[in-house]
Amino acid sequence: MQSVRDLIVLITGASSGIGEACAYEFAGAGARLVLTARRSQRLSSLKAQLHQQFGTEVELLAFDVRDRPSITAALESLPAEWQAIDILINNAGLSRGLEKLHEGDIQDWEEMIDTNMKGLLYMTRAIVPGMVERGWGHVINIGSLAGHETYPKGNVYCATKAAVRAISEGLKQDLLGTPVRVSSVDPGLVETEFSQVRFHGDEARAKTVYADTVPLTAQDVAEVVLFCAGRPAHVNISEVFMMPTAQSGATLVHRDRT
Ligand code: NDP
Ligand code: 8X3
Repeated sequence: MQSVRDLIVLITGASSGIGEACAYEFAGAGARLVLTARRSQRLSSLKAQLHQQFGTEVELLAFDVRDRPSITAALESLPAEWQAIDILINNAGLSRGLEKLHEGDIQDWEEMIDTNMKGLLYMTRAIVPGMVERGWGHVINIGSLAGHETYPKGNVYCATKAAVRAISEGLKQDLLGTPVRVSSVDPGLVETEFSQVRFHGDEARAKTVYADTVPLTAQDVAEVVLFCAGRPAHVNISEVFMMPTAQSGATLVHRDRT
């Protein structure tokens, strides 16, 4: 494995779930971390934990990925020695609602499109030019099974993740001839706060998504993200499509109710 020790890794959506698990994985491997999300309290506690457990150097940036001027200001506020981001993990994202398209809540659509597509694009546009200039870098996008397969009532969320897949492919094409790598890690069911957010805080409904089955953990995904980052410079893991053993498609989940 190529070491990520002392590399600067920026993770969006580090306040929870897969992003937080990535923070632990990369901290354990000796990386320096720029952790971002909106909930700054959570980021502060995570920073303290990582410092205590691994002695990790951490910078925190609280911003909304939908807000392009805030992204610019936050990145500019990084100390000079933190400006050269080596690895960008575009993880911030969400689903809102599970409705038939013709009955869907348009505000939910706006939030998903603005976060999952536009937010990821803004981060990429802000950080990748520096990687190209320095001749070194890696973008790792968190896509989804939902980008490979549309499921009933998943319409707009699935569309945003299909867009992430297209963006990863397009970025890889446009960076051909540079040493900058692009990977997409596309999981199926992962038990995080994802379903609570999807159902606007309805915890009981969120629990039913993972009931009687064994979903992936955020750590399972984070380990794969670290694996992608740890390949030698001439190896690019383009796409990892991963699911729980108990899942074989968006609507095919084995639930043990015996
Ligand atoms: P969580 O809800 O646990 O985490 C989502 C993270 O995204 C939080 O840290 C949240 O931080 C951040 N985020 C959301 N909106 C914004 C925003 N506007 N600006 C900045 N940060 C934002 O869910 P997951 O960990 O499961 O989700 C992470 C990624 O994984 C998402 O892209 C999701 O689509 C994808 N995914 C999830 C799967 C699953 O089954 N859980 C499966 C496949 C992919 P804060 O609220 O503090 O801003
Ligand atoms: C999250 C996975 O299948 O719940 O992206 O949409 S799924």
